[in-house]
Amino acid sequence: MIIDKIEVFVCCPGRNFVTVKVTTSDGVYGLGDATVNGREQAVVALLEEHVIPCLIGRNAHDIEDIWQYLYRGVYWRRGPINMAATAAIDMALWDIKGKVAGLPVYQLLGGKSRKGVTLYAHANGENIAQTLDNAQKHADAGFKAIRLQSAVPGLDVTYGVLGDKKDYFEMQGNRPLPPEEAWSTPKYFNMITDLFAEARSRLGNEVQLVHDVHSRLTPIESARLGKLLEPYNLMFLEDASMAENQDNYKLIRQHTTTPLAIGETYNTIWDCKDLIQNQLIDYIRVAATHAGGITALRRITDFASLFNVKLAPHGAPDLSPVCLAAHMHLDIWAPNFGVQEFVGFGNDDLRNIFPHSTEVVDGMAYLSDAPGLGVEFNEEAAKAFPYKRSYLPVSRLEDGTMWNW
Ligand code: EZ4
Ligand code: CO
Repeated sequence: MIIDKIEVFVCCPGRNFVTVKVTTSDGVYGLGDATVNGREQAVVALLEEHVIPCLIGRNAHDIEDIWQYLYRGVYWRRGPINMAATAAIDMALWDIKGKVAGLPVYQLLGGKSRKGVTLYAHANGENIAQTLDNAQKHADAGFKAIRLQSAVPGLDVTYGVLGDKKDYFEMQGNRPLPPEEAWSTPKYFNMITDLFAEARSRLGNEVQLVHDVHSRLTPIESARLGKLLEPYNLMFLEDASMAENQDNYKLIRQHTTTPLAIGETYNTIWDCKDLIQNQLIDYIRVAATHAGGITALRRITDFASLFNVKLAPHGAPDLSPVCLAAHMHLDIWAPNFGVQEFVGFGNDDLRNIFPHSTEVVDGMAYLSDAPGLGVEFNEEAAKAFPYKRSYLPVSRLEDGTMWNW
């Protein structure tokens, strides 16, 4: 099982995806996701120039050693670009091991801890009524957990709530530069409790509700929000505040029993260590692509299990179906799994490029017995959707101050 060839593909069926394909001397191949939104080509360059040459000729079965080699062996540890390259190789090697064993990856992790993976869907809207109409559709389709986001009245665009507006790329006149949007905490507070009060009266008490603040609040504002939302019994409040200073969450935790979740931008176990071991969060939202692959997420998940923190992986549309598959295998295994973010399997082009065998019924995902990760990559189909430079928006206060503290 010698690593013979490693290829990197970038395609853009709506979003850019960086896909890694590792092929062994036996002709078995595995796939990994190395997508870092807005920095896609940086990962490609790192892989092609510095990572791939070190791996050719190694034994594809040595997943742990290769992970440690890529983590400890470099002078410049950690960081999103570095860890995404490591993650993609790691996923591909797990995919290969599963294919050689004839087993899905979750079997290699220890088998299933549950029948299916509980998903949370996204309900967004230009106003509260529209958000709740969308939430009702998800509830009717059987989703047991729903994330609610609504545009903030008085702000032009609210992050994650584009509604009928065009996508960010079109909104900036197809200019491949980061768009900018305004944020106002007072305006947000004028809307947010109404959203959840109306949600409970329309959707009832059974459905689990989630909200993502996208780190737009300071710690004390987050504490206030958590308190205000307590009557509506959220499953969790995500990314209430930035936490480079992990003590921020100590402050929030002192004031509210609303469960807290964070982690989609974290790159290693060290980024979440204090939050987990001090029990300052309830869900850890790391992504396999951004935190070092299946090997790293398994380690974070086991560590979190000691402190009653549950795994709730990121599931945004800029993670490829290969990453989503890696998450589903971890989710179905993890004794301390919470919930999986899920925005669907994408448009026809995306599903044609990455065919898979996972089924979603009543808001639950069911994995097939396909060996490895159970996702394919159609190289020919991908060629029709070349890389397109695009970025997520930059957030400023209305007076122009750069935001997200
Ligand atoms: O900010 O898609 O939880 N999901 C999210 C998403 C992400 C973007 C970038 O990955 O926060 O809206
Ligand atoms: Co998020």
